[in-house]
Amino acid sequence: APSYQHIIVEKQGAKTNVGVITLNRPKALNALCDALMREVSTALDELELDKDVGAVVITGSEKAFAAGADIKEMVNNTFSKVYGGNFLNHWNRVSQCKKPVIAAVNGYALGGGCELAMMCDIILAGENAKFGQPEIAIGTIPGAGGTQRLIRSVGKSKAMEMCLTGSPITAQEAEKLGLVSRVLPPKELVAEAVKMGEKIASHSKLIVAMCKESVSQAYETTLQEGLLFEKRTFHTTFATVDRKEGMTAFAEKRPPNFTDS
Ligand code: CO8
Repeated sequence: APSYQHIIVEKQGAKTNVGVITLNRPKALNALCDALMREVSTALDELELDKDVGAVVITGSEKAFAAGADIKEMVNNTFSKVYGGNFLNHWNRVSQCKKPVIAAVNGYALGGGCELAMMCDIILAGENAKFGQPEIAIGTIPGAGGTQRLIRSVGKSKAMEMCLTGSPITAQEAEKLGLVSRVLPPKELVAEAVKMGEKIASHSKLIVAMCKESVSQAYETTLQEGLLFEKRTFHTTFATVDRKEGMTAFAEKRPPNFTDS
């Protein structure tokens, strides 16, 4: 297994079927340096290949999920260098994970930290969480989805307010706006995220992947195209063993025995 310097990768849950990636650069409030994000990509490769893993949780510390991209690493970059090297393009790996990814956010989720959380499928927040896009205050703009994903969950006015003022919002506000699905006590957050991951992992991993792919389409396409994608994917579930098993088990009043096929 790969060894990591900036993250901790474990498998948790009663059936050890939930991958947990803990961002672990406490001295820099989990600032997302290039090496850290490369490790996250490698960990996702590893967890995606692991047939037992049905969901992934990404979390940080109680003080910080992540305080952004690493400003110190960026300070001397130039346009030609970042454009030529497609700077931080590889962050996208998180949004391309085939398995469901849950962000468990305690403390600061700022800049790239907020963007990383938004690349995940579900965000659970601790009561102390703060979400913001403060890039404007350091002379740049969000570069990993902040201007695009935020508006799709909180609407234009709030997204503009957050990106243009740089001021963060609280967990409670984020829940009201629909940015996060639930707010929990900080100490229970990761355990609850793992519990949610276990629930997801109890279903057919094949069908879960198809469902995630279909919901994600709503982000990318028009309603008509999305509805067609959904319908065809729904039809496709009838080509699987697990669809037959799920419905048969219901009719026979017994729990299903999914084989991810
Ligand atoms: N980068 C590098 N180091 C950081 C960062 C960061 N983003 N955030 C905190 N740190 C470091 C501090 O420099 C400090 O280090 P040191 O002890 O060596 O001085 C240490 O972490 C602790 O930080 P503070 O002393 O500042 O802690 P406080 O509790 O006083 O404050 C804050 C916490 C409010 C979170 C504060 O640290 C802060 O404002 N951080 C910066 C937040 C920010 O502006 N984030 C946006 C960064 S820009 C960005 O994310 C661009 C995204 C583009 C992504 C593109 C991808 C394709």
